[in-house]
Amino acid sequence: MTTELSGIDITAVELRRIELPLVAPFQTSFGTWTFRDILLVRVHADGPNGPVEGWGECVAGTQPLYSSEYTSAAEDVTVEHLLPRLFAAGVRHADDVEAALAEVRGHRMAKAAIEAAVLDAELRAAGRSMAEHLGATVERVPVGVSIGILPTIEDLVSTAAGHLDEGYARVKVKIKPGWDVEPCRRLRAELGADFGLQVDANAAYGPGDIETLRALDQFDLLLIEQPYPEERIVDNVELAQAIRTPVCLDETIVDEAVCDDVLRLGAADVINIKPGRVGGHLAGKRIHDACVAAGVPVWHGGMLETGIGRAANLALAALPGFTLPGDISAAARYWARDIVTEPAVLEPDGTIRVPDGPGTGVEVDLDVLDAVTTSVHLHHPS
Ligand code: NPQ
Ligand code: MG
Repeated sequence: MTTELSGIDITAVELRRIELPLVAPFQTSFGTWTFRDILLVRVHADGPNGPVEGWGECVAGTQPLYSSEYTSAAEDVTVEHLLPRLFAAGVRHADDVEAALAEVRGHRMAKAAIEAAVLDAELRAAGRSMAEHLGATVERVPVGVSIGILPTIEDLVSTAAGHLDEGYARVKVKIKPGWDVEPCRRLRAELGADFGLQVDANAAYGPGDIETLRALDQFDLLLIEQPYPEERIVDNVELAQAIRTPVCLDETIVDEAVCDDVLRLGAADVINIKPGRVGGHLAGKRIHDACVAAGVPVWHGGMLETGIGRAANLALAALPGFTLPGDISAAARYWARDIVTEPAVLEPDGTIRVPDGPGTGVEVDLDVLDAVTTSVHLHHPS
C-alpha cells in the first residue's frame, strides 16, 4: 500500500453473531435465504491517539452451500486457529494479517473478516479512509442488483422493472436448469433490449447443458456468471469458445493463483471480485491489479452484507479496474433496518456514494446491533 501506517496494538477481539431478516426470501440454485446469520469481528486496539476499534464482516452463510465455509465453522476456526496466530504474531498492521494466518489452509471468509477489522481500526487510528488507502479514483460507484428465482416470471418481470425504475445500472437474475431461457425471453420482451441484463447460475450447469447456455446468446446478456462447478476451469475455456455471451467466474476465483490460471487459460472474459471469497480486501486489490494488467474487466460481487461489509466493499469497488456495475446494492435491497447509522442508499443515477471518513467511514448503530445479536465473545492476547 502507498502510505506507511503507524499501526495499532490489539488489546481484544470481539466475535459477535447476529441474525438479520431479509426483506424478502432470496432463492438461488443452491438454496433459499430468508435471514442472514452473520459473524462480525470487532478489534479493540490502542492507536497513537488513544483507543480505537475496527469492524469486519464474515460473508459465510449459515450453511456451506455457496462454498465450503459456513458461519459456525468460521467462528470456530477463528477462535481455535486464527486469533491464536494473530495474537502470537503480535500483528500491528493489516498488511501483516495474511502472513500471520497463512499456515491455516482455506477459511478465506473468516480470514478476510479479521483483516477487514484490523484494517478498519488501523485506518481509523491514522484518520485515513479505506477508499483512499486502497487507491480509489472515484467518489461514487455504479451498482446493479441481484434478483433471486421467484414464484412466477410475472413476479420476476415486475421486480426487475421496479429496480430499473429505482435507477439500478443493471439487473442480474439467478438462473438454474428449467429457469433460464424463458425468464430471459420475457424480461427482454416486456422490458426491452436497452437495459443491462446478466445471469448467475451459481455452478448449476455442466458441459452437457451447452445448448441451453448457447440459447441465452440471443438475449444480449452482459455476462453469464459461474455456469459450472467451482473446480471445473478448463470446461469454461470450451464454453467461452462455444457461446457469444461473456463468461464470468465467481466461486472459482478463490485466490490470485487460481485467478492467474484462469486468465492464462482464457477461462473467463470477466472476473467477479469478492474480498471474502479471496481472503481479504488486500488480496482483492491484488486480483484487481492482475486483471487490469491482463485487460480483463472486473466487477465487485455481493454476499448480502450488512452496512459494515458493504462500506468496505464500496471502498474497493472505487478502484479504476471495476468498470462494470457491481452487486453492492443499496442496504434497502436486503434490510428493513441495517446495523450502521448511515446505510448505503442508491442515488437516482444508479450509483452509491463511497464513504470517505476514517476506516470504512461508517458507524455501527449499537442499539440496533444489540437487538439482533445472538452471541458475543471477547478474546484477549494471552
Ligand atoms: C453470488 N451473491 O453472486 C452471490 C450468491 C449468494 C448477491 O447473488 C448467504 C451467503 C446468502 C452467501 C445468497 C448474490 C447468499 C450468499 C446468495 C451468496 O453468487
Ligand atoms: Mg455469483
